[in-house]
Amino acid sequence: MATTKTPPKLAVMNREAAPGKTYEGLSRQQMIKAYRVMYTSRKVDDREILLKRQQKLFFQISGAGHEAIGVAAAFALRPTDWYYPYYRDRALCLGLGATAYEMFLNGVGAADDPQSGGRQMPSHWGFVRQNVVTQSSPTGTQILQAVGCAEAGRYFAAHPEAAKKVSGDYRQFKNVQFQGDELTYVSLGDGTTSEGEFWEAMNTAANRRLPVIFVVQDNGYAISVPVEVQTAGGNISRVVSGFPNFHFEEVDGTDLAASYAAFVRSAAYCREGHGPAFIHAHVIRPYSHSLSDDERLYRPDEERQRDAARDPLTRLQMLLIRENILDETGINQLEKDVDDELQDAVDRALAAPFPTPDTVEHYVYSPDLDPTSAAFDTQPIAVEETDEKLAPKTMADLINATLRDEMRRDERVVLFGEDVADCSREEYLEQKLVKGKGGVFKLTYGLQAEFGSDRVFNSPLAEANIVGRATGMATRGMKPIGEIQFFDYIWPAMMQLRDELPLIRWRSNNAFSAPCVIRVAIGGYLTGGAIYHSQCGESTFTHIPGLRVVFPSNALDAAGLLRTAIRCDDPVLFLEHKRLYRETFGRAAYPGPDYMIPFGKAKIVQPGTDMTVITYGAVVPRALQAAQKIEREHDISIEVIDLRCLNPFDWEAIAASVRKTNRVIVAHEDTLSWGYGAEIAARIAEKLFEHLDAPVRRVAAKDVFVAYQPILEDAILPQASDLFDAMKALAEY
Ligand SMILES: Cc1ncc(C[n+]2csc(CCOP(=O)(O)OP(=O)(O)O)c2C)c(N)n1
Ligand SMILES: [Mg+2]
Repeated sequence: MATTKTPPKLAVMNREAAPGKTYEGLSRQQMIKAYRVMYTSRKVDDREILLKRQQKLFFQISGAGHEAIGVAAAFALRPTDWYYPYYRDRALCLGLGATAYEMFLNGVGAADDPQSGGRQMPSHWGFVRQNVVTQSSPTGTQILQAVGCAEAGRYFAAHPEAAKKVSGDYRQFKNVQFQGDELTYVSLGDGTTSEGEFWEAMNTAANRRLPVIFVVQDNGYAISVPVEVQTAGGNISRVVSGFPNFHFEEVDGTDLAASYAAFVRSAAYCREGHGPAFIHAHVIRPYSHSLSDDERLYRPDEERQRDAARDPLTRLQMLLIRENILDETGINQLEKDVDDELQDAVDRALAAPFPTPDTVEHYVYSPDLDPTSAAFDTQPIAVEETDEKLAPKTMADLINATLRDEMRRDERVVLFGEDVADCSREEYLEQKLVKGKGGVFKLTYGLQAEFGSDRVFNSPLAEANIVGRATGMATRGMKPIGEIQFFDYIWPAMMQLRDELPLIRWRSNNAFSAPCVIRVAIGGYLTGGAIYHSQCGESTFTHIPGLRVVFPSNALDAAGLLRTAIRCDDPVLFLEHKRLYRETFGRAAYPGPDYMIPFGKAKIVQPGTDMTVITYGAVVPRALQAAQKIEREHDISIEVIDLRCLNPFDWEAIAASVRKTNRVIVAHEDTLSWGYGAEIAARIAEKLFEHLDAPVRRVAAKDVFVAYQPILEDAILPQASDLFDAMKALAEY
């Protein structure tokens, strides 16, 4: 249970003062300062607990027992380093310069809460001034982002020109700060080491020798689950000891000086470029997991008392007295000063205004750069200006060309994913022993050869790794383009794609953002693609506020929309239909290095008067085929609308067409039920009811996965004949 644990007041010991003495490098003044931060941290917890009981705040997570390791980090590292702390890191944040007042603002959910403006629960740190990047609740999602953050620091050091501010695209709003010898701190609990993303992050940090300090704050429990149930053998240090290139420390995290020394050694190792460090800090958790937990239900008194004997605050207080650094009067005075400061901070936080309900939708997307605006509406270059590029090219060709031109234009762009490099073993390319691969669909062919291996590279076979690292890089101002090889395998990245990337801006109240592009090969009609190489599922992602979702059907649109995706200030999921990559349908000449299409603008691919078909992706050519047949055979004129962009989508184009034709089909390749069409159909029914002469109809895949045998695939996915039948039935209604 949470109780106030004020360290006992001890008598002054009459010893000779030793003013020059240090404690693993910490001066006597620093020891006092450390005590002040640690005491403040504990007392902020205590005040929050009180405020929660008074229903002035709504949740509480304490950092009690973790104060020494946090202050040690704050003292050993630099303000220019980067921090991905977890919820027990209150003392770290205070040590870095965040204030108790800011934490109380967060607790009461005040408008001026610098961490989130009242959007996140307490202890979800995010302080721009201190390079503390916005944190969340899913355990472990911060770790891969920290790896990406460290990669960004290294990248900008190697490409300082890329860091310059440029106007006209997202770079205007994305200041880059970096130091050549910076490092990234990331912390997590013992239980969180069980998450796969932890291992993915350790692997990449080791492999790339990244300057990341991993800090496992091992309090022996993950809520009620003890460490020996989480971790094979009960000790994470032993399990990770085989990772190459790491500096390892296992330390008593309740001992300030020992913890400080561990950080000093680790930081030196990282800054010298040897690789990452791993600090396993044994700490205690005296206040249960959170205010919603009572650890007496699963921990006997005796065990809890053993922990209490190691309380970091008591330990430091005893040391201060033993070493004659502060006497009892000095400690009393320090504590009284802090108590007074906290009282003042609480009073001010309680008087702070709350956010107003009209602000809830602020910062879902960039307030600075609107990708639906005219700034993203540019014309293709005139055909005469294109020389040998005149010949119509496939969607695959134009995506490749667009990536190439954007990488030439913007040095912040890097590209990575599974198999995207031409050849990871560069020497084979250099010696011209091989031609290079450039993606399983060859969309990125030749890009590593032109831009080098630090701009185009293979990731491990780990999708969360791709999206998590991209998020970290983008937060620092890079423009990563991650590739998910098949939509069917996007799911390991789902935590990053739903709970992290699209939320960085909103949850931090616009303090941080992570505009990047995730390209995904999607879709079926492959003849043999079967279940796991044919899936759609776009509505899962259009359902995520904060994520732009684009789905072009032809080469020109792919080029224009991809460029908008790269230059805009929001995270974009860019869906590329595999079947359309090399289709004859929709080929085009390269529209030039500045061609852009704004998001949320549909294209009327065939005008008509009797009926509207709203669709996108690979159903566009099928709808056109059906429309031409029904016009020929039954003189029914169909307007075919290609949405091109699914979030945002072009409601005006839909409404104008339905008002004209009064009959509408929504068609997509994804399964019918709960699909993207359901939302469009519902909106039409709600807003355009009086303009309808017939019910809104949907054409989509059957509610099963795509089978291997082509006869089955044809039966499952919507065909031109299904569209034809639906058009005919609707016309006859
Ligand atoms: C992905 C995920 N699963 C479950 C939870 C619920 N949860 C929050 S904290 C926690 C335990 C974390 O334990 P540990 O990593 O040891 O950190 P500690 O709280 O002990 O410092 C759990 C299960 C969560 N937040 N995220
Ligand atoms: Mg724990």
